Amino acid sequence: SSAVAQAVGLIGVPFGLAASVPGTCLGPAAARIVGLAEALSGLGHEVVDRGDLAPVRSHSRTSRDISRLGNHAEAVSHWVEAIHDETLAALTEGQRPLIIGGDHSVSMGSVSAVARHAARDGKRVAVLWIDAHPDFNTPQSSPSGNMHGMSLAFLAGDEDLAEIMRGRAFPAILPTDISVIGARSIDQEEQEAIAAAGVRCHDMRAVDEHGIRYLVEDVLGSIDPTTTHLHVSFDLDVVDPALAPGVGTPVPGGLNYREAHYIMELLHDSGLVGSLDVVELNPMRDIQGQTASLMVDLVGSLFGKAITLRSRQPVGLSRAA
Ligand code: HAR
Ligand code: MN
Ligand code: MN
Ligand code: MN
Repeated sequence: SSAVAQAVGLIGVPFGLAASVPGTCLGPAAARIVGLAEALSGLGHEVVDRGDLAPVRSHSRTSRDISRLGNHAEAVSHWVEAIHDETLAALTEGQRPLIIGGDHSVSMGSVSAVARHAARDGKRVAVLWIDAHPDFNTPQSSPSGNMHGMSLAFLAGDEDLAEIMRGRAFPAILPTDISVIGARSIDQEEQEAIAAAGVRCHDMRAVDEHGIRYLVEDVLGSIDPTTTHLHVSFDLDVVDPALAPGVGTPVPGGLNYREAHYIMELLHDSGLVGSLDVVELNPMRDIQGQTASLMVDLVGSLFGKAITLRSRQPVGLSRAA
């Protein structure tokens, strides 16, 4: 595929305290070692490496205690604010943000910035959450208190979790603009909340029954690109643990190799992806860097790597056209 004008703004987020298993803070380093930036430039993209974030705690804070929100909530809040600010800067500078986690709490910062930026352009944001987990728990429903399981509830506007941004409100993502693909580990109350909100949830059984193309068409068909920015949030634990052992919370029965790549290829062909995060890479659990390499290959597919030369065959745009 051909080069695109918009530079990729690469942001590393070495933060993992919102997950149960330590190690996702090493994700950006592993991604760099296996050649993430080089893979993108090899596909003809201009890459602006904005480096890894290292937030300082010096800025002023309200005295309000947010520890009741979840484990390490104070640290999560500092990082989310830093991620938000850096993502917003990348967007303002005309770049397409690519955020490398870190655990999935990083999406609280990236997607909130994307929503803020889109609103300035008179647009709203649709989110495609590709994950074994829907991450729709709240502080009340979470069985673990781990905040990477609450990211999507935060982005959908949960009022308690809003305190993570310390009063800096952002446009909440409408539940009907949220799609999940690949879910297979959902808590009871989380399940009920998703259904009540009207989130589009294509679980692994839907992948079995309909196949990837149908599900991606369904998601893309719900998006009108003239009014809506598409953000993709890819949690590597959506892939089967046999292929992607380097994650903190592996769940059996995940996407196989071609299913994972095919999602990325279809997303590339759609031309709709305006921002991406890839999260939950845990190099401490990886085997010889295979999950890190898979991550780079999957990002490559979303950025135009094709098995053979072919023209784009965008799917699912009929309703939006
Ligand atoms: N649902 C569980 C909880 O809230 C685990 C979810 C977090 N794990 C993830 N997220 N890797 O995708 O504790
Ligand atoms: Mn813009
Ligand atoms: Mn997740
Ligand atoms: Mn997950």
